[in-house]
Amino acid sequence: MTQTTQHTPGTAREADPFPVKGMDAVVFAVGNAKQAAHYYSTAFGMTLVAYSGPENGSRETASYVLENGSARFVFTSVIKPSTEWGAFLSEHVAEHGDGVIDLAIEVPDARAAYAYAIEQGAHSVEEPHEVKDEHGVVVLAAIATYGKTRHTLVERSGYDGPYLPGYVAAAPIVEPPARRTFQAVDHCVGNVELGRMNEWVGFYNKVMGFTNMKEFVGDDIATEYSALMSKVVADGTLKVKFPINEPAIAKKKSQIDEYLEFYGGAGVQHIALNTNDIVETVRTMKAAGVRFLDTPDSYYDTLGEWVGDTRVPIETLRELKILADRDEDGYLLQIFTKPVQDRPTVFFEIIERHGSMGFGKGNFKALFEAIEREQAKRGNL
Ligand code: TYF
Ligand code: FE
Repeated sequence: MTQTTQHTPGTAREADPFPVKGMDAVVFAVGNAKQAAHYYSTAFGMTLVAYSGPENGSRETASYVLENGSARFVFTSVIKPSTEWGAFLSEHVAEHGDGVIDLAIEVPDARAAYAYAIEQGAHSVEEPHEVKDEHGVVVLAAIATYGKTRHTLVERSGYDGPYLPGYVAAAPIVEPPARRTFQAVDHCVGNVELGRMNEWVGFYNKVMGFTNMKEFVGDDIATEYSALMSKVVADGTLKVKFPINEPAIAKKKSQIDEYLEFYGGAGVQHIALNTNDIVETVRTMKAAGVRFLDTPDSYYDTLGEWVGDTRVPIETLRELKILADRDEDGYLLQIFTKPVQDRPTVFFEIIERHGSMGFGKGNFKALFEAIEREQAKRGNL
């Protein structure tokens, strides 16, 4: 793997032009938000905390807010489109299927963040504005990123309601699992069109001041087995990490091309979720019906030789098909779900980090082969 090191986490040498507090929410437009809220409660172990719909004055859309630690997902469906927003949502679902429309970022100052982004060339989606209710005031602004995805910039320090004005607190759908399945969003990955990865990396460099992390898939690896290229940008504190993939021309049809074809363009490919106990999380989610990618036994026959000791015995990793990788900073354990809708588009990753801030480059071959086996089953290889 080729390396570049430009990343200096947590430096205070210069004031950060685009400070971020972390991911605020991952917002999905879906065909049936009521059922999505159920799936992410019962299968992913998340907890419904807030709702907006006809019962509390939103006649056009229904939205369910689910949390797990600091990870927050919002699922929105159109009930009856009557504004531009309703039309956007229904067209989005018709064209792309269930997918992510917003990677919302919490910022200390939404007006300042927006002004900086626009000055650096970002396209505006929503000018800064205040929304308020009895819980206080939130400042929102939004800029466009790849495909039809946006980044809403959320300033919520003046607010103590359950999510945003317009939402009411909601009771959990089911009792959450005894052990929390995950507690934060680790990274959010975008798939972009052939030849456009560097453009989008440059966008994050310029507009958000994000810097490139050292791990990337270059064209040497791409043509050999991955059929994709990938680079990762992150804020200076590494709280917000955005890998960007593009297809590569290789012997086989790229998994990124499959995504682009079925999603209908660029968009969010996977969301990675942090856990402290991947074994318990995978057992719980599997028992609840979540399907994960398979890994051949041969992977585990040699794993111990290069990954060394991990918290979890190799035999348990083998049983659950969990992947492991080590770098100079430590190790990580990770596993990937199969796509969570009928289109071969969005999926999730569960990741347990022990020092390593990488993305599992030692697993790229095993992982991409597993994805290709699924692609072949769908007749898309
Ligand atoms: O986020 C990452 O970079 C890892 C590896 O299509 C990865 O999760 C990269 C590309 C891809 C699937 C996983
Ligand atoms: Fe990932």
